[in-house]
Amino acid sequence: MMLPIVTYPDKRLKIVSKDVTTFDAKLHTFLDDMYETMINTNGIGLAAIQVDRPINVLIVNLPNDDEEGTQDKANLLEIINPVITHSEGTTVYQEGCLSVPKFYEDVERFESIGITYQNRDGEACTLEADGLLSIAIQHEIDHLLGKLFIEKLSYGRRKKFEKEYKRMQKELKSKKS
Ligand code: QAP
Ligand code: CO
Repeated sequence: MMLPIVTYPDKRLKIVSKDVTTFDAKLHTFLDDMYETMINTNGIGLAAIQVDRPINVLIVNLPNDDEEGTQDKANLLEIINPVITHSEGTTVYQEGCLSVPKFYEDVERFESIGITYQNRDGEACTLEADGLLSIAIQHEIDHLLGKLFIEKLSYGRRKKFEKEYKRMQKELKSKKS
């Protein structure tokens, strides 16, 4: 089932998510719904709070590193209750977000991270990530903390964003009516 995506400036995106304690069929259905929602909206990462569930759940499914760039479900990561255990270096990447449609801007992140987390069955896992995977996981963990990538922009870039985004929302509204 597709779930509606919460978009900025909705205040629900600022909620700090809570840990998952029950790893049951309901959670599995929710993870499947998150996946369907992410794929059908051309996303590569999604946090539960973006579909109005304030729980520490995120998914990432990077495109293949080839011509087609297809997203194989075999590469889907379901990350529950993540904790960053270590980090190294810095990197800059032009990020976007399904909750901030049609806006992309450079953001600085750690280059590589290590995390502990649980999978859908509640089993303890560890992961070392670098490159786009590291960036995606940090972006999604920020969602769990109620943070959006636009909050990491410089004052000038943030002002430019607010102006562009307001103009775009006005346009969308005038097209609807
Ligand atoms: C987070 O972002 C991310 O504006 C996932 O119109 C960001 O999937 C991971 C999207 C940067 C790694 C690097 C955004 C789709 C998708 C849009 C997304 C849009 C359609 C964003
Ligand atoms: Co996002």
